[in-house]
Amino acid sequence: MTRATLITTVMLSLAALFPAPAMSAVIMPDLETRLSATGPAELVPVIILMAEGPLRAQGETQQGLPRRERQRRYADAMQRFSRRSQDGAMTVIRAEVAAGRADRVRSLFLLNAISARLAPAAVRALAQRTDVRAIVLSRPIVSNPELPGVSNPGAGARTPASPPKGIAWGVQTIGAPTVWAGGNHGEDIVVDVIDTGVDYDHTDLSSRIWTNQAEQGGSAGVDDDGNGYVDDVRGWDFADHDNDPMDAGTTDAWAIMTGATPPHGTHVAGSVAGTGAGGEQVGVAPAARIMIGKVFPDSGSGGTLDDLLAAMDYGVANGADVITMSLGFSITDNGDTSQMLKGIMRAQCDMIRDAGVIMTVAAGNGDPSTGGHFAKPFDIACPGDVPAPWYPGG
Ligand SMILES: [Ca+2]
Ligand SMILES: [Ca+2]
Ligand SMILES: [Ca+2]
Repeated sequence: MTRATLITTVMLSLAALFPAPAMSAVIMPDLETRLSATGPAELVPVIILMAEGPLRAQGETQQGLPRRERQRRYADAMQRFSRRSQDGAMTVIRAEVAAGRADRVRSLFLLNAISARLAPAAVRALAQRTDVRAIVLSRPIVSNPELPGVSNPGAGARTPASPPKGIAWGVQTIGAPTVWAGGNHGEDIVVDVIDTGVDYDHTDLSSRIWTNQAEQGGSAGVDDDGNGYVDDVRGWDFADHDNDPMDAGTTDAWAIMTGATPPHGTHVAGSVAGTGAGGEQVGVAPAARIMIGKVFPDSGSGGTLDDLLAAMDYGVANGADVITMSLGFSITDNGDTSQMLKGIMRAQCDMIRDAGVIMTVAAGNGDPSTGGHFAKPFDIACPGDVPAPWYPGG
């Protein structure tokens, strides 16, 4: 059986989520507002959704294949489809790059979208294209999403916060020791931690970091595996655009000395696969390996939706079995664009599910202004709310 017949593809209609294309693309209201306040030489981060929706492989047509082989073929099919679909727009964008009106161009293959920073005139030019459906402003994301902007009166009464219980309490509560007793500690599983980066030299984690074998044994300065990322040995820093996804918090001397502010991504990685070699904490799956997707810059502020989408694509394309994200954003802060943003994340998460990759996302981080929690489901940020979350404790 050939690959072509093995992977039957259908178009995913996103008409219910995204505005239908007319003769030209839709510039979403938030982007229009931003463009009106942007100088002609300034570049604005955008996500360009192609008129052709994401290609969706039918999982049932691949039954019988090992899960990782299905994932590999799925990612390959999505990438080939997106390359073809985006070819015309990419040619125009590369010309804009040469003219100084664009940079940081990336194909987001799961969504069939392109992210870039564009000058207003370049946005207007792309909006004339019939192969582009919509252009949306890439917006900030936050780690440990606490929904500071939620003011929906439907959020209702808040319950008090519980005292911090630490990793050990969580590991016990989800029943990990029972799974360990069955001989499963996460052996041979790769978990993509998309966050502030990971301190890959940490005593509890240094033996658990995923390595890209082609790059580790390859040539410096060369993209040995042809995945679009040069020397991505441990993962990628999507926020600072380099191959070193070290958690920047570890360079904060005060944090290191006091231990008072553990870097967020390193903390998350410890919850996933910490070995306890340091003598204190063991993660849920101490035999798993951590792929690092860094989506918050070393400066500590920022983190954007387009970097997040690129990191999720990377996990699927490079063999992650699980993607975990302790981050998100409140769609209620985004006015007319809120359902559009939720639709983007829902489509992206649906594609990842179809690829056979498990998605886990933060939920229930509460309201920092009171230290308590909004009623469910209002304390669940996006994309923790797509698809409908499983909520521990009912
Ligand atoms: Ca590479
Ligand atoms: Ca290399
Ligand atoms: Ca870096």
